[in-house]
This record gives sequence, structure tokens and C-alpha cells, in this order.
Amino acid sequence: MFIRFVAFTAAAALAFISTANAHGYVQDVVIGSTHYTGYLPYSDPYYDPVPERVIRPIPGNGPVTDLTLIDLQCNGYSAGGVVGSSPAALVAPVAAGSDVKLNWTTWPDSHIGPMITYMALAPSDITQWLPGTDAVWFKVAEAGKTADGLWASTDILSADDSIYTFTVPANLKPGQYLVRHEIIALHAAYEYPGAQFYPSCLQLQVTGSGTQSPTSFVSFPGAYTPDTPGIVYDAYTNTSAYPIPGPPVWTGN
Ligand SMILES: *[C@@H]1O[C@H](CO)[C@@H](O)[C@H](O)[C@H]1NC(C)=O
Ligand SMILES: *[C@@H]1O[C@H](CO)[C@@H](O)[C@H](O)[C@H]1NC(C)=O
Ligand SMILES: [Cu+2]
Repeated sequence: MFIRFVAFTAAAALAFISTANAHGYVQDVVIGSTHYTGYLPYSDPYYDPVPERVIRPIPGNGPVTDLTLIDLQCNGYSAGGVVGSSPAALVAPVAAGSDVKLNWTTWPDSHIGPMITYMALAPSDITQWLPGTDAVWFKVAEAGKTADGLWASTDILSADDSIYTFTVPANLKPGQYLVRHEIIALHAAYEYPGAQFYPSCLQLQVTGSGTQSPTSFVSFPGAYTPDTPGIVYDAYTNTSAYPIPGPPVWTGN
């Protein structure tokens, strides 16, 4: 009885520690002069009706570390019958060639690493679409460690008031696209599992007269394995260039 009590207390303490060890998520999206509040995991679920967002729901501010889980896609739940993510209700319009600004919650200084952005064309109504493990994703932006040793997160992100900006490729053909944006925190990435993935999925309606589409795609999970360069990396001792994981950026020339 006493031992059970101790075990329960230890579990409760662990739960507390993982809550207290706050990390983050995208709290706001800015396109042109329009702001869209991000999905707020600590308040949205408690509203009735639940607020409509352009970002898909996440369980909280914590990371995914298992590269085989569907959770790696959009930080969605793999429990409760929801596969990878559940769609959001809204879709944000954006002209191809425009900037999209993602406003992160205050990011811990220790959580250094790259910021990477992918897109995927929804084959039909994005508010119903789950990519599953299909290879549909192409990379549109990436930032790792500069030659001066500055990391996309936290150095550059903090200097930019927690705003990360990527550009929708100018020649991208119009359609509904799911954006998968992530920070990979490397503070424990000297082994696998260790790297912490913080993905966030945003629903966009790309407009314009673009005609181009990429021809090669990756899946999530699938694009990253423990052997992919940049997944295992000792960020505190390795002074070499950091190899950003995943395929090359597609710019649509
Ligand atoms: C980011 O979003 C927060 C919460 O909505 C807001 O208070 C803050 O001003 C935003 N930052 C910028 C630079 O817009
Ligand atoms: C530093 O990182 C590079 C790129 O991942 C890797 O090839 C190299 O082995 C690492 N060096 C050490 C000492 O771990
Ligand atoms: Cu953390």
C-alpha cells in the first residue's frame, strides 16, 4: 500500500514536471494585415462552441520524439481515434509569393535547433483531409545554424519577436494546401530518441496564377529516421555545420 502510494506520487511529480517544462506552439498567424489566432491548446477545447481556427488542434505545448508516430505530422493525437491531426474549420487565403508570419509562444533559450516548413496540396476539401502516411509533402523553407553559430530557434526567432516568416512559392499553382511547420529542438539530440519535434499544421488557400507543382514528395512519418543527417547531433559540442533534415527546398524557380 505504502509502495503504491509512493509510485503514484512519483508519477504525479513526473506529470507536473512535464507540464512545468513549457515549450511552445504557434499562437498567431499573420498574412498581410490579417491576424488569425492559432489553436490554443489550453483554452480552445474548453469553449462551447470550440473556436474555429486555421491551425489544426494540438494536445499541448510538448514535443513528439518518436519518428514513427503519426503525431510527427501535425502534433495531433494518435489516441482517441484521431489519426495524426483533426482538420481545422477555417482556411486562410494567401496569394502565391506572399509572406506568412507564424508567431510562436515564448521559446525556451535551451531549445536550439532548425525551423523547417513543408506544404502539401489537399486533393479535396482540406477541412476534411488527413494526409495519413501518403508522400504528399514538399519543403518550402528551412533555416538551421548560421556560419556564426546562430540557430533559427532560439537566436533568430527571439531576435524577430518570436515571429517566423516563410514565403509561399511565387509560382505555386493555386489550391488548398496544408502547411507543416516545425521547430526541431536539439538540446537532447546527442542520441536517438532525443530531438524534440514541435510541428504545427496550418490550412491555406493559395491564390494566384502559378502553374507549378513539385514532383517529389516525402511523408510524415517517413521523411526522418534516426539515421537522417541532423536528427542525431550534439548541438552543444559540435561546431560543424548543421545538416538540416529532409529534402531540398522546392522554390518552383
Ligand atoms: C504574437 O501573438 C501574441 C498573442 O496573440 C501577441 O500578444 C503578440 O503581440 C504577437 N506578436 C507580434 C510581434 O505580433
Ligand atoms: C558533427 O555533426 C556532423 C553533421 O551531423 C557529423 O557528421 C559529425 O560526425 C559530428 N561530429 C561529432 C564530433 O559528433
Ligand atoms: Cu521543451
